[in-house]
Amino acid sequence: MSTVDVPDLYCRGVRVWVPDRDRVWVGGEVVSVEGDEGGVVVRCEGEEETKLLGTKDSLPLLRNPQMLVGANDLTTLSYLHEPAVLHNLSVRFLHSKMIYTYCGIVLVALNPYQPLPIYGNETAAAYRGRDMGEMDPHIFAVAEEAFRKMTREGSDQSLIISGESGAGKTVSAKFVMRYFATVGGASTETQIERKVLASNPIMEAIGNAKTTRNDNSSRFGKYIEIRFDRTNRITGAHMRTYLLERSRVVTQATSERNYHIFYQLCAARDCPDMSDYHLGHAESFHYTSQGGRVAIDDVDDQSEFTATRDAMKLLGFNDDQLRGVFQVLSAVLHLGNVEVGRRSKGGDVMGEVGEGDESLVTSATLLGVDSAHLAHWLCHKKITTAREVYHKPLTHPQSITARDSLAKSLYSRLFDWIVNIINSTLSPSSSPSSSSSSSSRSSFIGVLDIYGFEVFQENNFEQFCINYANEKLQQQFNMHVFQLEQAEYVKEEIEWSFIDYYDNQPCIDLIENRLGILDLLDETYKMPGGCDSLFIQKLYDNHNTPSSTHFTKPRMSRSEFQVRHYAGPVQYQTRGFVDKNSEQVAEEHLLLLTGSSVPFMTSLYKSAKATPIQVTSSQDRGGRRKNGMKTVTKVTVGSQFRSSLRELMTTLNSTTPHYVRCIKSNDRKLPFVFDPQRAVQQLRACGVLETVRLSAAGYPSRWTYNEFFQRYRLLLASGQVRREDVRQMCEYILRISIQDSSQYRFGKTKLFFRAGQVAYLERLRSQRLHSASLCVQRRVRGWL
Ligand code: AD9
Ligand code: MG
Repeated sequence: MSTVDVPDLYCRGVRVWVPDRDRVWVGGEVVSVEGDEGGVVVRCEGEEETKLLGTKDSLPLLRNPQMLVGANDLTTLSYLHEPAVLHNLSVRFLHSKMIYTYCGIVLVALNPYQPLPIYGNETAAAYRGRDMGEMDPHIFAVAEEAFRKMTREGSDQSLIISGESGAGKTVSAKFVMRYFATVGGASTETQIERKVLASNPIMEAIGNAKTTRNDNSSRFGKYIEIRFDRTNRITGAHMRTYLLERSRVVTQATSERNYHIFYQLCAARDCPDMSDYHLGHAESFHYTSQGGRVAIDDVDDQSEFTATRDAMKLLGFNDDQLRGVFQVLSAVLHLGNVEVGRRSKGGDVMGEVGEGDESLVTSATLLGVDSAHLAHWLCHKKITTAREVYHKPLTHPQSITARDSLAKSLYSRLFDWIVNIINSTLSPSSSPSSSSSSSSRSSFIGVLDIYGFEVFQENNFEQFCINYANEKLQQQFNMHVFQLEQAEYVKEEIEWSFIDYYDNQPCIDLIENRLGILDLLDETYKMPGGCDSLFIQKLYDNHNTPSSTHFTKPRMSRSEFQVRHYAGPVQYQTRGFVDKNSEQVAEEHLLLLTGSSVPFMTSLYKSAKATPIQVTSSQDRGGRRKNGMKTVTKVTVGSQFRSSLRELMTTLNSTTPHYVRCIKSNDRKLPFVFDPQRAVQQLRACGVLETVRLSAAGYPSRWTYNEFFQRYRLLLASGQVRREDVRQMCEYILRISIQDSSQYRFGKTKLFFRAGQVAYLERLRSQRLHSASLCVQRRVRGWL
């Protein structure tokens, strides 16, 4: 809040912002100033009554002059505070239908929930070769900036697209990829660009699903590196995926769906070559009908199927592989319909599967395994003791879990296998152009589209992992924007007043440190008899202490814990945490599938190179806890996720990052409706406000004296160039080129510029080059 004296700035008629419960901030005008109290009397827009606001310490915030409102870079505003940012975004969005605004180095994108005519090839061409400040803010401008930086410096770049579920990350990522295909392609789009783009419909079919938030919600994270050769042509791509939500394969909440591919397959069941899979309507399968509604408005699953299949063909999936994929997916659907009956045994209710169960037989046939064996291993487990090996019957719930685990395992193996095939097709070494020597050196631009921060009524292991990933990304952003920036000013001895920011390291420590949440989860999982209640107890014992700032035990709960995330507190339900951390495949199931008569099935289970498998037994520390059952398990899901996020951060930190923050404009998916409550919540959560302050006060562009001199010495007349003192020359260039000396600073080794200045210098440079070339042309003509 402002601490200025009332009389100076707050006089009658001054326009201010007043906090409001519904509208967040509402405009008002000062009616009078109460000298003694230090408060001001304000009348808010649309209200008759006036109110006395503020004391000397908490006066209402001042509004920007009207002429500045609607600025396309928020850092140009005179008053930079939350209401100014919010108002500016809403004015641009509602009055001018402009969804993009710069916040210093961040592009803010508001989801319009309406197709806009601003992504065509003509628009892409218009942004080609232009500086960010020259054109209206656009996702293409950020893509262009990354592309140019890569071509100019030969350095790798990343576009980090973040935001809540449904905010527009995947749509933005696709536009970015399309832009690169246009600028990094040959004059006509070649096969490799088409293939890179074709990876999108495939990944959406197998990794996206309808949720209550988003009809096309990504249920996995993706970092795709688009590779360019020395001539800046696309040579290929490589994709890394993060933690697919496996539970969706077997359960969906009300109004949600399973992965799109299942519905596409069912919709295409009457196509000539689909009869082998014995498919029915999506409503007839347990795994696709739990959400209640199998259709999505305006989506035709059958034509989506054609698009997915065409994309797969383009990416080199041959007929056998396509058949294999559809066969596994159909087997999963039929497996879900296998009736697990109940039979009593000594007071327990045991699971039972009839060998003649139609779905079982179909599923077994598709999987290439013996149906009697499959039926047996859905309701038994093998117990190995020192003296004997015997088959122990499973209870009814355990049998259902066994069936569902097999389905999840099949689906996630298939997902990884598809990603591997796409990667090998897109690998630069498999593209014909890569044989030329020009591609020996390559750079990449990585595009990160990861699931956004999620808070539901009930939050499970999946939300915990998603929010942990977002916590790491927020930290990467903080590191880059705040810490590195401020450290650089100190190092270069530039005058600078520090800006505080919210440091989320304590929350990350709570999750990933020794005896942190992930550690305790692994510890519980490795203990004999380890279960969710033991896990929560360990959490309470270690973290429910007066000194813990980010962990709380909800008062009435014995199975929940609350984490204070950067975006707000989230309460997690620990039911299922321990099981979900294991991704177990029972050894019996693995043996069944590796012995399948269908080669595709065996290859699926043998080719899991990316995720090493360890066969463990109850005696091993890493083994499954349940008494004596031998299982095959990866390293735990949590620890694997932790390492893949660390690897991702290392990659991001080795590139130049560019940030896009997507904001959900309203929860009802209505076109051009701006909900200030929701917008401000997201702006607060993602640090946009701090970024604005930092960028406005800071110097986002910098050059070493030598670099600067090399590039801009042509702004000097030839007689003025003296190479002995480069620094002095740089100072001279700036003095004659930029009148306002507050726009730059001289550091120890580098020059620093405020936003927009480098674009201006570049313009001066092109003008100079242009007039020089005209001069040469005239002289040549003169000679001729
Ligand atoms: V999630 O975390 O994967 O659940 P995203 O990826 O952030 O989420 P997505 O890109 O899928 O959201 O966008 C959701 C919907 O918003 C899209 O299906 C479009 O209907 C809508 N959208 C998003 N961006 C745009 C846009 N630039 N223009 C028009 C848009 N519509
Ligand atoms: Mg998405």
